[in-house]
Amino acid sequence: MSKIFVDACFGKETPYTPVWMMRQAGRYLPEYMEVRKRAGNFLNLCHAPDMAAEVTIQPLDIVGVDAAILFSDILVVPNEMGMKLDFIKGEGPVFDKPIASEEDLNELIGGEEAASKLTYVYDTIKLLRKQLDERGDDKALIGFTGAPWTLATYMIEGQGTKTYNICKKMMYSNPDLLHKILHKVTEVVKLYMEKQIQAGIDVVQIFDSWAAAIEPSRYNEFSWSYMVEIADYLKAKYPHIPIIMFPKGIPAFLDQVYGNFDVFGVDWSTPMALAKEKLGDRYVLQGNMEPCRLYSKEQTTACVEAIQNIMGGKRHIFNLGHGILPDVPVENAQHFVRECQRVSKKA
Ligand code: 1CP
Repeated sequence: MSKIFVDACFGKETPYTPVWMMRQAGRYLPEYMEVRKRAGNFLNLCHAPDMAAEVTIQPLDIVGVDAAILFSDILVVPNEMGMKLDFIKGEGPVFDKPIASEEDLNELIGGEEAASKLTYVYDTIKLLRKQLDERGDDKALIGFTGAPWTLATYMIEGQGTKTYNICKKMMYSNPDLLHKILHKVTEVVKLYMEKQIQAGIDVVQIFDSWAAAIEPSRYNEFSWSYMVEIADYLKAKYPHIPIIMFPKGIPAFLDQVYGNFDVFGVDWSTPMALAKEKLGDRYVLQGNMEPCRLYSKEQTTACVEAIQNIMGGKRHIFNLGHGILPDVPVENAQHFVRECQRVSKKA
């Protein structure tokens, strides 16, 4: 039996439009905070399959979403390539030795060797596969990776950044080194996603959270082409696994979007009607409520209805246009999910 969520990714008719939320397993849920406390810190939680599986499933039961997203983080990949990672309270992720030269890059582990070190991710997926199958409730499991560009921003800057000046300096003054970094990360990510599929995920999402940092005329060269390379690799071997591409904040690039994938994730700054006009015939669209609308139930309902009016329940998956924030009341998230299911339910 195929899952509603997987059918929707392939553009098939479903009884209603499925919904999930980016960052749905996280700090707005008291139940998540309780497990995180037990784990001690965030990385311990990613490394413990039983606890990671527990928080992955929480939003299915508490919020009622139609798909679970594996609990992990995009930065476990550079971490296992050999970059020491810390999550510092109030500051976020920090790598102690950012990549500044080809020698730094050459010190990192690549390919199969790096991908095989992420066993705790594959173990979490195997456990989730078993738990989800035992529930028998048709919920899909989404695996994910960061896009090579988004990963490279952390590997080069050493942390989150508002200006991206160190990676952009490299982009314009030493593009060969940036391409070498992107290539090495891409080779690991291909195998990482392949192993996630072999461990039991139903769907792949590639997060390019920092797509908007690149000017539109360079976006394909430094990011999109690498994402397409990963999609091509996976599609050639696993055509039954849908691929969702989520490049955040690139409305000016919509005319140039190409590639062998199934779902285009629309961020909240891109009008859904524009995305439908440019891409709706070729790709299923996911999104795109502005996550801060979740602070108001009325604003949530109005937005869900507006999106439904544009998409008409066809070739669409409901989601936020980026991650849910930690101070959103749980009941408002539940309201969002109920409203998506209400407005799209077919008689
Ligand atoms: O518990 C905590 O306080 C740690 C906060 C946290 C969480 C809950 C981090 C640190 N990562 C995560 C989990 C996570 N990260 C998930 C699984 C949960 C889910 O979606 O339900 C996923 C898919 C991610 C992916 C991720 N990590 C992205 C891409 C998605 C996005 O929101 O754009 C990015 C950019 C990261 C980096 C990262 N990890 C954590 C933080 C605080 C950040 C962002 C730092 C920054 O702004 O630069």
